[in-house]
Amino acid sequence: MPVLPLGMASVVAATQKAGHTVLSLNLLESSDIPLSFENAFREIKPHAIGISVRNIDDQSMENPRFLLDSVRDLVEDCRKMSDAPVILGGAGYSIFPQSALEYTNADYGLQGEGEEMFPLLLEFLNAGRKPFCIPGVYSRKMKRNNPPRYSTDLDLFPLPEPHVHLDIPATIDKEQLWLPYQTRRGCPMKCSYCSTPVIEGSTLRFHDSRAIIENISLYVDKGIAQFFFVDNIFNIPESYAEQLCSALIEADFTIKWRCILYPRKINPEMAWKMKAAGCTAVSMGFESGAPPVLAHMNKQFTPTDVSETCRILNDFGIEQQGFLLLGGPGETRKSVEDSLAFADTLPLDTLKITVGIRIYPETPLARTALAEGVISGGDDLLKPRFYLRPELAGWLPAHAATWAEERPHKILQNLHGRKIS
Ligand code: B12
Repeated sequence: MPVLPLGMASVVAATQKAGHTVLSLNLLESSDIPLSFENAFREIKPHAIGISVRNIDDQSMENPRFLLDSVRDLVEDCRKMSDAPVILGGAGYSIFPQSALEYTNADYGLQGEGEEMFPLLLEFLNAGRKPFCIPGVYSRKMKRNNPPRYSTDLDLFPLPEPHVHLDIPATIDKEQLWLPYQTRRGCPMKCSYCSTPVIEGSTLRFHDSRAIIENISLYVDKGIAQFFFVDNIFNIPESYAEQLCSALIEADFTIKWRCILYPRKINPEMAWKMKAAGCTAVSMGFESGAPPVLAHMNKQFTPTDVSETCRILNDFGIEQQGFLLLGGPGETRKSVEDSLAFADTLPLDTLKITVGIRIYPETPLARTALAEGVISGGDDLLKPRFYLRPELAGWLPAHAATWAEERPHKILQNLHGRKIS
């Protein structure tokens, strides 16, 4: 799925609203980065350069791709073209604010959401003031930092409008595009391996559903018909999900959308509303079919909840993409077999299996890994490290691959990075 830089678009919209002139470049789709750069610097002499770092790596244990070297090169290119300070931000950056800054040699970093703090940082820099009192700011020179602050009122931030967001590169097939769209931030669930709390915080915050409908209509007018709600969990809280679906039904758009669902709280009324509002597919990280493993992950659902959710979605013709995350704490050969057998019982359209869990800093998984000697105390985890129960390491990857090969119609991508279908 082609991914448009929604995070960057959000910061651009807020920075423009604060009165700055902004030129944005989507280097992900550029076929000639130096040329794109040269052209941009011919057009504008920047006072500051922000880089949105969405991914540090691809979370694949078998063939990990570490992506920060290209950011380091980019920072160096910026230095050649300009003496403006280089500032990093973004989901990936926010997980490793100090080490990613040091690795890439950028001047500053902003952990967490950028709409309020990036314009504030620009103000400080323009005035020649030291910005270290700004929440979430990091610099290579100063180790101490203020923790990030997450706005309690998302409606203070502009929703990116098509003119900011829709510079869709020619390399992207519009038919395949699912426009990333965010309606809420923060996740109150405490899954043991997840990095979201440092990116978005743990407190749920929402955009007013009327503002969303108004904004979506601008995209619909531009011919965008497919949306991906990137909210961590679409159905939490259910009251907001329902309100949003009602507003979409009332707006009567001819759109399709997909979202990320927590397999706990879905009921037939909700599924009906989602379908009527345009939902055609959901992604569902049920991760395991074994209760002890789910307990280690701190999941608040049972395999029965997952089966029920899948059945109800299936009844309403909503496609389902399931995810299994195998090899974590508490996993045994039996729990793996149980999970695979469980996946076979579900009416999933596709399944993605991941073996080995990427370890993120300050998570319960990192603490378990440290206690078990999987990682060392000084490891900043920037270079991908994975948790895979040692007694399963010689068996699980091959076993899961064989299982996947027997079900090519269902498997999106197996653990060896080979595309099966
Ligand atoms: C939705 C999602 C997806 C969807 C995207 C659908 C779509 N059409 O866009 C799908 C499922 C396709 C996907 C795929 C992948 N994803 Co993903 N995804 C997410 C998720 C849940 C939300 C991302 C999002 O859009 N957020 C909304 C925007 C508005 O927020 P934002 O980007 O963070 O931007 C804000 C701030 O970061 C900041 N900011 C952003 N840029 C800048 C720049 C500056 C200068 C400043 C100051 C601030 C700033 O301000 C913004 C506004 O507040 C995040 C987890 C999370 N909670 O963030 C993972 C996440 C980003 N994904 C991740 C990964 C690894 C991947 C994949 C590599 C997985 C894989 N192996 O396939 C692919 C890569 C896809 C790609 N080409 O980039 C990881 C990245 C961590 C890492 N190790 O690098 C995350 C963090 C999840 C995790 N494990 O913790 N993903």
